[in-house]
Amino acid sequence: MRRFGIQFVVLAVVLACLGALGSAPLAEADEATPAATEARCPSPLATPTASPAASAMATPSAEPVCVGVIVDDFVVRPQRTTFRVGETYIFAVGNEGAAVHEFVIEPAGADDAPFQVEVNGKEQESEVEDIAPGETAELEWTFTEPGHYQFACHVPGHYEAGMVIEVDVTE
Ligand SMILES: [Cu+2]
Repeated sequence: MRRFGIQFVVLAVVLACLGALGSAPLAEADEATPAATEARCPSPLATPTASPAASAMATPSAEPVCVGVIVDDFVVRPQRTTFRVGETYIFAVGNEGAAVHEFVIEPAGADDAPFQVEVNGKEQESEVEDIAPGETAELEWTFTEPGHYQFACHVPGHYEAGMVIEVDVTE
């Protein structure tokens, strides 16, 4: 069930990517190779000393905002920890560690309780699992309520080892 959720998130990202491309000639080529999920945001692993995020100054807009997140053994390091309701973010989660990690957006203090929403009639969860060392996975998410949230990894033992960071979402 959770595996299905992840595949669906990946599919949703691919579909969103195709949608963003619009009439671009690459669209057909992407359809022919569904396994190759094209990255929409730069990997945080490629820019370990990234300049201060331009997105930090961004105001709400129609364009998704890229947010790099590094997951490591055993810490979660997002580029920013404050977000806005109604703004769409694409979290580019890069695994800098030696272990497989995951990335879960959930209420502060929760224990593996990702949000579930319906997008175009299909269920989507606020998590991406099985991010292998050296890999970057993307999760698109839009917060709908202000409040305290957290980014966490719930691979057994990782949350307890420190893989959680609180973030704030404001109007
Ligand atoms: Cu982990």
